[in-house]
Amino acid sequence: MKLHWGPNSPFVRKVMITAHETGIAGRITLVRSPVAMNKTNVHVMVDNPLSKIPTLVTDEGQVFYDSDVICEYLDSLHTGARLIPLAGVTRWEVLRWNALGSGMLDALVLWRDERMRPEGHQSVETLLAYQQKSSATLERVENEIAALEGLPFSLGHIAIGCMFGYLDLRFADVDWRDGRSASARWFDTFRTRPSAQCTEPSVADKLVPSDPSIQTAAHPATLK
Ligand SMILES: N[C@@H](CCC(=O)N[C@@H](CS)C(=O)NCC(=O)O)C(=O)O
Repeated sequence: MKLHWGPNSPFVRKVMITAHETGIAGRITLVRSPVAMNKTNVHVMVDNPLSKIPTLVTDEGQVFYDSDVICEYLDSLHTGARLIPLAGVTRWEVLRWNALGSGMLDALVLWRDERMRPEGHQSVETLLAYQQKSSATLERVENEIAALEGLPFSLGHIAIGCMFGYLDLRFADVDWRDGRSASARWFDTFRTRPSAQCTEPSVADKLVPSDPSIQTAAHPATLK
């Protein structure tokens, strides 16, 4: 299988943690595929017209996006405990946690984009809205993290873990741990998982040759 991949994308990280947890990572060839909201990557667009990562191409030539679809596909390929339960109350809890973590990631990516606009081009209203949505989400997670802890490890845990990881990567100036000790403790434990450690952006960045340009040829590499 081929994965359009990048070391810093939290959505790619969701997929890679899922791949490691399900024992499938060794079957995936990583193709470093730089993308940006205001640019196109022609190599990604051959497989995904949205020019987004993660995008997975199976050995049979099927193409899957976005991260939720890829994670569900990978979860269907192994015989261990499901990361997305097929039925029951837990299934809906897991899907909700995933929606909360992934939804927050969507907001954070847009918030970061707004913050990176030149001074004078940023919308104060938009920045405030993202700040409020993010704070409210973090408060909700803090209040409910004990319930997440009570569930078997799942895609919900992965999405919330990637959310905290992305905050550390791109919002280091926002002290999300302040007043949220339960979340901070939970994340400290999450980070010790081998699947989380080998997908840390600083570790993942060393996996394939660096290629910062947008429209250059892809570089295949396999994550061992
Ligand atoms: N909902 C998508 C989001 C994927 C996404 O936004 N990926 C970013 C990289 S972190 C991307 O491809 N950005 C390029 C673009 O927006 O054109 C998923 O879950 O996979």
